[in-house]
Amino acid sequence: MLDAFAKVVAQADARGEFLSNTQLDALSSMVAEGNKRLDVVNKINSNASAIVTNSARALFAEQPQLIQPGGNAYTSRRMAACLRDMEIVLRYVSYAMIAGDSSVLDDRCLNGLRETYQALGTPGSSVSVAVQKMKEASVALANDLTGTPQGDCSALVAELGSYFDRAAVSVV
Ligand code: PEB
Repeated sequence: MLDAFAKVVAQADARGEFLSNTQLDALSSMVAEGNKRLDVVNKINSNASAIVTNSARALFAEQPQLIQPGGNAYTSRRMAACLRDMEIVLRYVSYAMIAGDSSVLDDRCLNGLRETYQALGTPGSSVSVAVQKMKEASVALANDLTGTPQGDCSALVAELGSYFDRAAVSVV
């Protein structure tokens, strides 16, 4: 598991070089913009259960077969597993966001997930839709600057979106 700092150190060390100016500039701007990053993560954390439940509801509205007999979210046990899975993905996305690096998400959550769903008979394409809905909700929260100092969040929002995209493509 790496964060943005450990990542460039590992890359530079692999080449036996000092950090480049480009790497230093990128880390420096990450520090300078750190409060925005904390705000984004804080918004996700404090709205996690709404993000999960609203996204699940939207998924089941689009794909009602999932909650009908024979569907993969039918029975409260499977429904609970589904909501839990969505929360796990959101939690790892939030870790990647605070770390500024996707490795924690990749290594601890997404690695092998497609195969797990195949073995369970859980439709990965539906999980992917659920993740995209959580992305939309989280991006909307990150872009909502009500009560926060106005600033440019485009780079952070793009980064946040990229972690959800990794999760969404990893399960199909
Ligand atoms: C991944 N999900 C399930 C299982 C595992 C995971 C390992 C099997 C064991 C169990 O049921 O607990 N666990 C999960 C994860 C990590 C982990 C992400 C990462 C660290 O450790 N069903 C649907 C939807 C979707 C869904 C499409 C969006 O219809 C999910 C939610 N996951 C789902 C369901 C099960 C499951 C298990 C329904 C139970 C399947 C079953 O037992 O038949």
